[in-house]
Parts: sequence; structure tokens; C-alpha cells
Amino acid sequence: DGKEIWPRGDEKTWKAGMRGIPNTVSDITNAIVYHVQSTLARQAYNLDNLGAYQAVALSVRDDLIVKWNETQMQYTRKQPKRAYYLSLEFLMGRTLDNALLNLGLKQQYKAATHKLGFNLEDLIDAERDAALGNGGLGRLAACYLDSGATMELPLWGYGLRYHYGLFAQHIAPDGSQLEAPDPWLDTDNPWEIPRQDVTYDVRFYGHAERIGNGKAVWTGGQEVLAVAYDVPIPGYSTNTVNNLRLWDAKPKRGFDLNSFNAGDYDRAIQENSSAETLTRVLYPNDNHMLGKELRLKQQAFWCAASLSDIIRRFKQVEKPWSEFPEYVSIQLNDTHPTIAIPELMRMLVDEEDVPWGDAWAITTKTFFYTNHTVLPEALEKWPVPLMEHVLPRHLQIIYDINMAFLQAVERKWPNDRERLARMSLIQEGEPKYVRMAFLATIGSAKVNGVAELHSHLVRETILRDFVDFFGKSKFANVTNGVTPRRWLDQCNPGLSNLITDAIQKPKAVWLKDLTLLKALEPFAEDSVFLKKWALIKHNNKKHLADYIKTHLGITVNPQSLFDIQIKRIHEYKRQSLNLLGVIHRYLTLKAMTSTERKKVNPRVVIFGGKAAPGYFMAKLLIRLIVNTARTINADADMKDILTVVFVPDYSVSLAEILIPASDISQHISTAGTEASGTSNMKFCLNGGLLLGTVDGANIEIAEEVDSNNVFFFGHLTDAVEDLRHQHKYHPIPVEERSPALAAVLKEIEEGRFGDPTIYQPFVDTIRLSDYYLVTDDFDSYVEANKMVDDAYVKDPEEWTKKTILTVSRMGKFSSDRAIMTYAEEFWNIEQFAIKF
Ligand code: HBZ
Repeated sequence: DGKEIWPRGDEKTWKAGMRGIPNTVSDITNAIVYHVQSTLARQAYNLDNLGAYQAVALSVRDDLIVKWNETQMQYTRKQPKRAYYLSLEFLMGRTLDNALLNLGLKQQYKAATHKLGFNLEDLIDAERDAALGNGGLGRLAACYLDSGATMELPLWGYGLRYHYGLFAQHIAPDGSQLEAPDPWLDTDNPWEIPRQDVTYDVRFYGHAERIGNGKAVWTGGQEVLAVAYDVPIPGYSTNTVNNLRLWDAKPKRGFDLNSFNAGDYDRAIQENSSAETLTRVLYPNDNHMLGKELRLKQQAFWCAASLSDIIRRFKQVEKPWSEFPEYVSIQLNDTHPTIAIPELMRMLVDEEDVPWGDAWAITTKTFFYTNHTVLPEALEKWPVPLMEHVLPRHLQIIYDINMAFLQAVERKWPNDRERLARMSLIQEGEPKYVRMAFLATIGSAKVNGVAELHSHLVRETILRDFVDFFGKSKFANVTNGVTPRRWLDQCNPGLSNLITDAIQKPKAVWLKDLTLLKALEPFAEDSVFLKKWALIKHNNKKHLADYIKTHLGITVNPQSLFDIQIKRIHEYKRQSLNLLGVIHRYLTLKAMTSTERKKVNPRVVIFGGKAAPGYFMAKLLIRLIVNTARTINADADMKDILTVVFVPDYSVSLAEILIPASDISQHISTAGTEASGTSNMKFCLNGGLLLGTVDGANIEIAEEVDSNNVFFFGHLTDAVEDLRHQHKYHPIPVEERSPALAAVLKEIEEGRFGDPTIYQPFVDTIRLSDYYLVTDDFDSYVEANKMVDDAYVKDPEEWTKKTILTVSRMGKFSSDRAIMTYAEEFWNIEQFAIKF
């Protein structure tokens, strides 16, 4: 009859002891003092900012846990369909500020910490970033979790608990990048709940023996224990607190007793450390495939543990396996979790006795695959011998899937051997390779790209044959989005407050329906508002100028135009084009008289980004940027006219300072190479304008904000293939193609920015192959920069209007829209409000 019986003891005593959500300032100060005293065993007299941060974080954690428990209990009771986001990366950044804003407790905590003699902003600054990701793909996963909780969706994330996040970047005296480890867990992490009771065994290596009916028995090898750590994900202004479950690896039996008894203590300990190595470190490559055994083991470990957990939860509902897809949808964030497809098949067929055909029907209704790149070097392919060694049973299953698939292809197009070879999951050769994007495609219900152009390219290039086979409807687009909580309200409170005043809607309303920003449009004609708006930008620029002064000792004038390019260093993203453009500007300024120069609009060009430690050309470019900056900044003629800054150790929390301070930001990839880009959205949402190529989400941003408000340049995607062909077969010297660029290269070669032999490999890539078409786009890039200067100087008021119109039209790019598209069009899950 729906009545519940209290499980044990006296219900009243239990309930009286349960914690509510403290929201008065005195509740909060009490909680903080309690944690200082009892949890940290410290006292007011020896408490520094880090200690105070920890106590504050622990008291916020208490609130999160109450809501987390309630959310999970209500999911368990009602068993709504759930979705799971499998991502090898979650680039979370800091948590405290975000949690306070989402819980609606920031003002109270400000007052409480003040009463205790601290400044909340300093405590927020004491937190270190959780950098469990490389770049866009990992940060997208973090934005999607925020939106999932805010939209009250039953959505969990699954990932790995890396002990070392993305490396810290230092700049050596000679200007090159040095990598240092990031032991982010060294200072206790209050944002995770260890679950020593939630564990699963995961097997590697060993032997798989077929026993008929598609089944096999897999034995031997190494077994590793997966232990769950839960990270609460609070929604903004809702009761929902979702979960991000991260797996840590532990040796299964603590010590191997056999070798221990034999006295081989060393070996016993080695076994130990090899299990723990699994979750030691995040691989620092983005958009590049690296065929390392440990990486494959990370993927398999995480997929197996996550699926075991999902299946255990499904078993609670006591429904037949055929209904699995009615309770579970799983999104694959790129191909990194593709091994989950054969793993689910293995669990169903080998362990649960589901017939092969039924298991395949279940699998292909459960998974959804997001592609994030069409660059060939980034597409995952695993050598067959490696997979056979590490995951012998999974390789058998992949072969069986391939066999059935190729038979179906053969029925559709008889005697088309070339097509079979093109579409096979196995790439022939020595060695053979497993093509993970193909496996993800045939194992999923839907495949999507991350912006319109990119999804189009996925359908026309890498997955063209698969579109012909499955039909168009399996291939979709979901344009990326960003969370306006972190990327506007949190990083730019001045602007967020001004918007709230102007549009007369509470934050709790417009931050959850970003299309309401439209109501800002008329304010572009309000001269008082324009002044307030411009002042906020100016203050953000001052804040960044202070950061640059204290951390780098460089003085920048906030009256200048702030021009920012921050992203991973990659040839396709063309920081090279930006740098060559800077040198061109420098040469142009040097050729002027000092009276002419005084009339020029001053610019501060800011670069930031990490290079993969093994990416020679990207690291060389950092060195050239840093040394060019040194030369230019030391040149008295450039004072207050041109300043160049390389901000080391770019991170989420640095982005939160940089993005609100930009006037213009650069998104200048070779057309067709940047799948979407997401920082472009963040800059626009903060009243910065775009200087960009016709690529990725730049195109959709321009469609929304009007192309008058975007500075576009460069060749279009259609032209790229022909241009590359020309470069290869009909090369023309740079001197003819772009004399301006030739002059720039000459300066580098003559040693203006340091020993030219060091930079020759960089100059050569531009002169000789120029795969990313820097020479082809250089002149139009310089032109576009002139347009930027003119627009900024000639009519500052008009510039400010453009920025207001841009912000007002950014509604589409909220990750709330994106996550609701996944929920409605892919996962078929519903919003589920948590009641208190
Ligand atoms: O994903 C990025 C795309 O380059 C960018 O255009 C897009 O906006 C973003 C979100 O969809 N891709 C990545 O960030 N990729 C990686 O970081 C990566 C990491 C490890 C890999 C491969 C790619 O093995």
C-alpha cells in the first residue's frame, strides 16, 4: 500500500539526527568552525587560507551529500530511465565557487567567512583545479554534467580518478615548455566520496576459449579491482545533485600471498604497483592517437567497471534483458569508451546467457556515439596483436561482430570487395588494426558530430559508407554548448548582475533559459547602459592586467585592445598564423615614424595553451612565441602600442580570468579541421567578438549574432583539398604567394627572435609543405585584423553595441539546450524533479 517501514531503530531519533541544509550565516559559521576543529584538528590561531578553504569546502560538501543522498534515493525508488555519459576526461576546474552559486549559498558564505576573518574570494583562489582532461572534449563533459543536473535529468558521468591530472606547464629560461606533474590529490580532495564498498573485478590478458553459440570462457591473466569515488554534481537552483563516478585501480588481493610466502616480497609489491599504475596519469595528448598498452588498459578498466555498475543497478528493477535499453542509455564521448560495446556483449552472452542476436539488439539500442574530430591522425585504431594480448575475449567478439556486419554489407552490395575492405572493422596490413570509430558506429543507435559543418563532414568523409548502409537518420548533429553558470555568472559577476537588472528577470530564470538574453537587444541603443557595459569590460581587463603584472611582471595597458587566443597548441589551430601576424604587425610598426605610431590603436596579444609533451612542432612554436614576445616587449618603440604575452599553465581557472577580459578572440583553424570549438561560445557570451575562419561552431555563432558582428577571413572548407593538392604538386614559393609573409619568415631566419637554426623546422613547414594553409590565408588574415582595429578605434560606441547584440543572441549555445537535445532525441529520458 506504499507505506514504508522504518528500516531500523527509532525513526524519530534518526530523523532528529539528520542534517538539513544550513542556510543561515550562523549555521554556516558553526559548520565551518566544527570542521576546522574536529575534521582538520586545527584552530583559529594556525589557520591559513588553504585550511580555511578546506573547512569551508567540507561544510559545503555536507550540504551536497544531503542532497546527493536524497536525489539517489528518489531515483532508486522511482527507477526512471537513466543516461550515462562515459568520458575518459572530465575537465572540472575548481568546485567551491560553482557549488556555492548552484546551491544559492554564496552570499551567506561570504558573510560567514568574513565573520571568521577571511575573504571568500581568497579561499576560492586557494583551491587547485581538477584537471582531469586535455581540452575541449573534457571540458564539454564537465559542462554537460552541470546542465544535466540543472535540467533535472537522471544523468551520471563515469570516468577515471587519475592521481595526476594534466601536467603543469612551466617556461624554461630559453622559452621552451617544461612539463611538471600535477599531483592534485596531495592536498585532500573534499569533493569526492570514497566508496570502498563499491568495487568490481576487471580482467586483462589470459586466455579466451570458445564454447559454442558465440560464447566463450575467459580465464587467467591479471585481475584488478575498480573502486568507486563519487563526485557530487549539483544542479543550479534545483534539488538535484547528480553523480560523477570515478574509478580508481587497486591490486585485487592486496599482496600476492604465494610469492609473499616464497619470500619474494619485492615481486609481491611490484604486482601491487602495476595495478595502481592504471589510474596513475591522464594521457596528455589531444587530437592524436597514441597506441600505448596502458592507455588501452585504462579504457577497458573504466568501461568494464562502469558497465558492471550499470548492470547491477538494472538488476534491481527485475526486468528481462530485452528491456535494458528502456532503462539505460549510454553516451560514448568519442571512441575512447568504444570497448564498452564488446564488453556489454561479453557480459550478456558469456555471463548472463543472453543469445548473441538478442544481445546485439540490446547493445545497438543502448549506445550513442559522439565524434569530435575528422583529423586522420586522431582516429583511434588499435593494433590487433596488442588487443589480442590485453583483451583476447574482446577481440573474438569484435571479429564476430565484423563477420555478421560484413555479411550484411555483402548482401546489400554483392561482390563489392573494395567496399568490404573499406568498411571492415579490421584494417588489413602488418599489423592489422581495429578501427574504433567504425565499431562505435555500428554498435550505436545514433552517431553525432558536434557542430553542423562537422556533422556534415562526418557524413561525407570518414563515415560516408556507413551513411549509405544505415541511412541518413542514424547520423545527427548536436551542436556543442557551454554552461552559462560557470562561463558567465561565475566568471563575470559584474556582467551577469547588469544583465539581471536590465532584463528584469531573476538569475534563477534566465540562467536556465539563456534565450531570454534576447531581451538585452534594445539596450544596445541605450547610451547610459552602453557606458555601464563598457565599464565592466574595462574592469575585467584591469583584473587580467593585474594578474599579468603580478605573475609575469609585464605591464599591459587596459586601454588597449585585448586580443586573446587560448587553446591547446596544435598545428591545425594555427597559433602559427597568429604569431606570424604579430610579427607582421611589429615590422609594420617599426617602419613607421614615431608620430605615425602614436596614432595606432594599441594592442595586447595574449597566447595561452599547452603542447602535448611529445609534439615537437607545437613545443617549438611555444618557444618562438615566448622569444618573439621578449623581443617585442623589450623594444622601446613598441611601448604601449604592441605587447605580446604568453600566459603559462593555461587552465580552467585561468580561462575564467582571461575570457571576460577579451575584446577579440581568435578561432582560426584551417577550414574543416576544428570540429566545433567551445571557447568561441564563452568569449561571445562575455562580450568579446570573434576573429575566425569559417569553421566549426564559428559558423553557427555568426548565424545567430549576425555576420556583421564576426570578423571572418580565409578559405572555405571546399577549397582546402585543392589547395593542398596545389602545394604538393605545383608548389609556388612563399615570396610569390604572400610577399608580406615572406618578409616575416625572413626576419625569423635572420635571427631577430633568437638563434634561427632552432626555428628552421617551423619555417620549413610553412615554406615547404604548409599542410594547414597558413600561406593561403595569411593576407586575408592581415586584412581581417585591420578591420578589427578600424572597428575598435573609429567607433568605440559601435563596438560596444556589437558586443551587446552578440551577448543577447547567444541563447542557442547554452549546454542546457545541447543536453536536452541528447535527452529528448537520443536517450529518451525525462526530467525528474527531486522533492524535498
Ligand atoms: O572537442 C575537441 C575538438 O577539437 C573541438 O573542436 C570540440 O569543440 C571539442 C568538444 O566537442 N576535441 C578534443 O578536445 N579532443 C581531445 O582532447 C582528445 C583527447 C584525447 C584523445 C583524442 C582527443 O585521444
